[in-house]
Amino acid sequence: MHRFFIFILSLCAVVNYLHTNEVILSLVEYGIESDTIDWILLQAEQLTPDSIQICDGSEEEYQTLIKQMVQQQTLIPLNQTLRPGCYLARSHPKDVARVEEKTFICSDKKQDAGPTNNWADPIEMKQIMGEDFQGCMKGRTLYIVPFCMGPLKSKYARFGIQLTDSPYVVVSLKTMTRMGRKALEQMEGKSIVRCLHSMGCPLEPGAIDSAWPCNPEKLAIAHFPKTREVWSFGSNYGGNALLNKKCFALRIASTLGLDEGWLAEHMLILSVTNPEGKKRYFTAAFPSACGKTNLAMLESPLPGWKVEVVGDDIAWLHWSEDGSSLRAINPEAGFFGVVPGTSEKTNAIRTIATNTIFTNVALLPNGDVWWEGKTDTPPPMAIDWQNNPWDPSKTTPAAHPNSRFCVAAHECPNIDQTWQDTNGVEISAIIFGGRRASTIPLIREAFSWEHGVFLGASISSETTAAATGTVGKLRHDPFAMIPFCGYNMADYFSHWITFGLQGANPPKMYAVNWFRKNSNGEYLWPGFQYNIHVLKWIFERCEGSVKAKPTAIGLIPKKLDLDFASILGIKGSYEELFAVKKHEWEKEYSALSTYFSSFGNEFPDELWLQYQELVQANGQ
Ligand code: OXD
Ligand code: MN
Repeated sequence: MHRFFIFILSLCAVVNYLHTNEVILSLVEYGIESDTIDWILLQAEQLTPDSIQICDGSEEEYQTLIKQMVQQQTLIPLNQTLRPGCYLARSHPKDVARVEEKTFICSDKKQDAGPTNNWADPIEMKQIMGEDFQGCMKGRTLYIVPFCMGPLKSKYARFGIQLTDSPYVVVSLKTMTRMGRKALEQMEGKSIVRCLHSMGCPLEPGAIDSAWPCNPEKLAIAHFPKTREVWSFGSNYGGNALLNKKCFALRIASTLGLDEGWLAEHMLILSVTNPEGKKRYFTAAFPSACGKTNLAMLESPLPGWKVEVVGDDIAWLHWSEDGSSLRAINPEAGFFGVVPGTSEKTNAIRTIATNTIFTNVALLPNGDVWWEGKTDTPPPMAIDWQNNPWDPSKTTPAAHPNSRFCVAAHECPNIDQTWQDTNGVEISAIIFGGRRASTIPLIREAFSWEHGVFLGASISSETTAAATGTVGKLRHDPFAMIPFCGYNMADYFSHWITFGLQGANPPKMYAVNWFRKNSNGEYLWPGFQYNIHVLKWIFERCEGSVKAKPTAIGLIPKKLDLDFASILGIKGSYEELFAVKKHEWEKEYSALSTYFSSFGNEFPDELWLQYQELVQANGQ
């Protein structure tokens, strides 16, 4: 405590803020451990903000920050009759997506980050970034944002504190997490992930602030798994800046899961209810911008079948204490989804009707928003995401391909009533998917848990606009976790194998591909709401009420069980959707062999065994 009060005094000297003592005392009152308070004070000392505010998560605080951002032109109020509580933000054109090449795992040894991560020495990284953080909040407010990941009071919940100078981040954290007082009330005695974030733009007295401050030249996002810390500098966008999400709930949480025997996954969680009223829960991993949100929010055209959403991006998976069921929680409290493609065909359109912050979509003269895919005909007189009049005849999009909505989960009309269950929901099936124009069939079921892990490890997918870089390039993305695994992916594969063996009744596992094309480049499968046919088959497999057809690459549905006749807009036949073409699989297995070999001796033998059996079964 002595050290603690010296810090308070030194802080009062550097921070011209009358209520600093109140801030600190309220942290003490909430039982926040003194080393966490020391950390906050130390940071405040080097960041040199003009003021400090501890965020309580209240509606009043939210509205005050919104008002401030409207004045600052960070937010543009939309037509409040058409879209009550909705705003538009336009980012800096260089701050539009996750930046994987500037994202680092700073484990002590390079080997612990593995071949798929950018590694940096933790001491060197702290030195380099420490210089950038020095004085970076001058002229700004330092917001202390306490938050809880997972339902409050759940034994699976985890806590974090983000220090940030971005009001846009604060309001987004209120939507995406259980933030403020309610998190603080649960934090006593808990370990806390320390998240440090700055836009990297100190403000000189009298200087005019920009609507979207950021510092792309100095951007870096560093994870320190050993000390459970994240440092992010220079970006204000999504996964770079909302440190609760990819940084904490995936990269840091995956390392917690490795140490403690659970899994943090890039997965949606949904429920399917059959006409008899029986409900089952599935998780599904797809790379970014491959339709997780649309699948989770699917509106079923099949009479009597219903889909509801528990989460659209991240799942934490634990075995129940007696090992009898696999439980999943959604650690988030909102959706930060990709906007383009959202239309009347998807339920997300109803979720984002109110109380939503849109970033980088187009603005219409009536104060509404528009994006590619919202309507078939582009509207006249749209203003594009960069605030220029948009010309539909040109190839530049009106909305950025990675434009986003940020909305609370409770705004979703088909949120599952159990979505905040402190014990999580029981998972019957795990689905893996990627965006593949050829080779991979619509759906196959794994022969065993190990085969399922092999299917997860084998995902490759065409890259999307969710990260900076080339779009449409095929890359290996095992478990859709390539950008998000906080440790050596070879150890991650082994962890998956042993994890499955810890429970009595592991879920069935599946691989799907909605994106197979014919020789004219048309999608064979209509996707979106018609994916219910695939979910129904999985449900029936879990019930044991349908038989599957064995093939060399897994178990597939029998033709009649998918009821193709009722699927409108289907371009492909059953035969095309399930074709296993020898020359394509030769290529697939050869690419996988090279990829798996890149993990060296760490790559688990069990998966090599799976590989050999499958190659043999395929007649190669
Ligand atoms: C996301 C992503 O924002 O995966 O969810 O990029
Ligand atoms: Mn994601």
